[in-house]
Amino acid sequence: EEQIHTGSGTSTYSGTVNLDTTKTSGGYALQDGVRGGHKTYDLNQGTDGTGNLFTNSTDTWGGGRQTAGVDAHYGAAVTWDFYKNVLGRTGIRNDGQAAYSRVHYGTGYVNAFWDDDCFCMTYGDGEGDSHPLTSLDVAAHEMSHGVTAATANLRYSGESGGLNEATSDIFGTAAEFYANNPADPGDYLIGEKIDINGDGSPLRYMDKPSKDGASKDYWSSSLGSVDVHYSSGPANHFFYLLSEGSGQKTVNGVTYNSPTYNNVKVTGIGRDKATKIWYKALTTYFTSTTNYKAARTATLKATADLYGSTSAEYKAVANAWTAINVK
Ligand code: ASN
Ligand code: ZN
Ligand code: CA
Repeated sequence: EEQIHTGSGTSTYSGTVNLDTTKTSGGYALQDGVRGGHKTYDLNQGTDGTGNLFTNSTDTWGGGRQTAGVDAHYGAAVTWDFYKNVLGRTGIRNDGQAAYSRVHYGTGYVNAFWDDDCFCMTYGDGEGDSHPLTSLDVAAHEMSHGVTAATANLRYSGESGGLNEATSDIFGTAAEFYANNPADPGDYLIGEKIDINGDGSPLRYMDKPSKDGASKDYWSSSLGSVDVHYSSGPANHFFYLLSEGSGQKTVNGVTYNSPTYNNVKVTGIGRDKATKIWYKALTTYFTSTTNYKAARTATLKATADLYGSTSAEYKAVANAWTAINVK
């Protein structure tokens, strides 16, 4: 008889975490009993199929090949709980169905990706197989691509592609704050744990996206020809400004200095409201071809629905868009 169990695991990036597992006849498996049955597999450096479901004789996980599996299983659980408890969404497709995760994909593979066809999440082990791409913000970023595909289905090129990428950074960040894990505190940086540049710097910065050397801080008419991971910058910046406001601010020990365009000052409304506004816009008003101008209109409609069109929140959304030059 299989039973739901709560074990614990030592992760790569998130310290010691609780893991929901399943007790089997021979021991335990990384199969979540309470979130649609999400399973986590070891691909053993392969690049297809599912490899092997992680199993263990006890319910204490981590060490060797298991460690990346601990991160992935934890990341899937936190992402599920974030969507369920903050946004009222049950699973990536809001149907209660779990995805599954695969770790140790390929050799020296420096990426992680969501695949809508297998409805599954995959993680490489990074440069030299020494930095798995399994941090929580990356996990939630990737699984949020599944949420976008199931809702607005923003086309992955041009301005809509930038908004697709930003949606994943926004919910990846919101999930990281939601986790409230002292080993991986919430921040407005993407991939700060995985050392993808080899110098300790994060992959992206939401407060001032241009700090990565390529992302755009503001909208301009040429944005549609920029790679989607850089044209996401203005929308990430919008989310930061809407949450925290312009100027200097320290959150969880990290100091941000967020600039604005058009001489606009923005008073932040807090991350929780900003998250709910973006989600309502994504699931109600965005379409596959939404561009930045349409995103302004859509988020204003969402804000009017949630807080009213004469609210402080409505004014803040308008100001935050103007501050990234979407007028
Ligand atoms: N890790 C990448 C991303 O989520 C995979 C891709 O190119 N879509 O953006
Ligand atoms: Zn992405
Ligand atoms: Ca982060």
